[in-house]
Amino acid sequence: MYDLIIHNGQIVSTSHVSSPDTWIGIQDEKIVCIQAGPLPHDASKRYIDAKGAYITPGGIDTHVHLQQLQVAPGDDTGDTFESGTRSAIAGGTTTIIAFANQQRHDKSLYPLVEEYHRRASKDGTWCDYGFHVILTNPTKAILDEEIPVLFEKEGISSIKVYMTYEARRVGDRDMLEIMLRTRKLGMTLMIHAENDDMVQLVIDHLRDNDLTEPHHHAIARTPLAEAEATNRAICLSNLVSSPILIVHVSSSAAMSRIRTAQNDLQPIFAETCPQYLLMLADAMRSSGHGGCGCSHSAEEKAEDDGFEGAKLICSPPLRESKDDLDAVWKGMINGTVTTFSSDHCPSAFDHPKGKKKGLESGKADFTKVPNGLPGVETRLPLLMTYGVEKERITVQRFVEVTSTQPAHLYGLQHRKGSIAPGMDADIVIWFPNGTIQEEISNDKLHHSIDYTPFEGFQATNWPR
Ligand code: DUC
Ligand code: ZN
Ligand code: ZN
Repeated sequence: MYDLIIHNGQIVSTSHVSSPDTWIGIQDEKIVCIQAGPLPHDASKRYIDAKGAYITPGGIDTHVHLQQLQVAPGDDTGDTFESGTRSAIAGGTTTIIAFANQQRHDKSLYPLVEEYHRRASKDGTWCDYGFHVILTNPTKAILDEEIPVLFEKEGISSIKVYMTYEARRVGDRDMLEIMLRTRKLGMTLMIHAENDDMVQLVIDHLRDNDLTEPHHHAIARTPLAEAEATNRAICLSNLVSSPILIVHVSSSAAMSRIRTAQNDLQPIFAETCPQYLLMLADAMRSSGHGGCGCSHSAEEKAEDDGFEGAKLICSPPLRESKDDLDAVWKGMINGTVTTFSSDHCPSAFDHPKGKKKGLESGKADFTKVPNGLPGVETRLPLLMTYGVEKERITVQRFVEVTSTQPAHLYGLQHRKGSIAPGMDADIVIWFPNGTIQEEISNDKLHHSIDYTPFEGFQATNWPR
């Protein structure tokens, strides 16, 4: 007998959509049986009629920032592990991977990882979770002694490095040393690719000319800075034959460098996020909504005194040109993009330590605004709506980039990322096509943030 039976849905894999006549039997939170005929059904156990809708493997969001340590105590206005995972599960994401970030003065990663476990377990979580480590000071002891232990004993299968931000960036030599270790162990190396000196030069010029309203953030972090750093990361990886994942790719220039390297059969992987498919920088000049064409009146939009655009400050930034959106969609369609994450990295808007930190001097200053957007809950519905339902990608490709490939990249494929006997019963049931027609609004979301950048965007399906 099964604890739960799901029937009458179309099970989606990366290559196939089943007929609704398929039955899924679940026991002890594992999928134990999938078959075409009826399964024996005890009336005292649960039975779910999927009503002919798609059934997809639970979403895996491998780029989520929760309760990170670099924020001073009491200054974090983002989600906790509890509220962030609540939001994840409400949007069909059953596994997240969050970041345990090293600060420059940390000599060991062990206490750090323990601290993140404490943070995550304090109030409980609503979905499964794991950690990447962010390295800012990759000493020999950390690389040679600690990383292998974290990989082999703690299940940490990935490292993130930044090529930007004074407090976090690592130099090329350090990147090479890290690449040698990740290659040897088979870990995934995530790279935030923006050239910090290029960004800082433009910021200094903008400041000298008093150009500090939120939309200048997009000018400061030019696509050229992303392209240069992406290209450099690819060259470094080429030297030591080490696979890398360029995270949150936002521009045509970066995407085309990645595509060229892939065509040369270099092991370069790419991640993108909903904001780089759906929003342009122009929205930062007005509403703080991503250009959804929503029904807010001109008065409402004027009320925001030009600072609402801070809601859309993230890095890399939203881009100025539609060519960038088109190129990111193209990468999503043609396979250049390996994985689709949210980069959920929220701060409250209406809070002096949140986005409004950018107003603390009395004048709008984008350089003081915490970077990042909420999005863990809206990731899957947005790609289902703007990708699958608008027929840009197939539902099989949707499963590939939101679940199956993320599982493979981070070593979870033996338990997660597909619906098959032996796998965790992490399952999303959608509504039958055509039965949902909603606008996203923050009051329906489950995070603890006072806005969503996707306010007014369509959601023509949603995980049940
Ligand atoms: N990088 C991220 O990955 N998330 C938010 C901000 C940033 O710089
Ligand atoms: Zn980043
Ligand atoms: Zn991030």
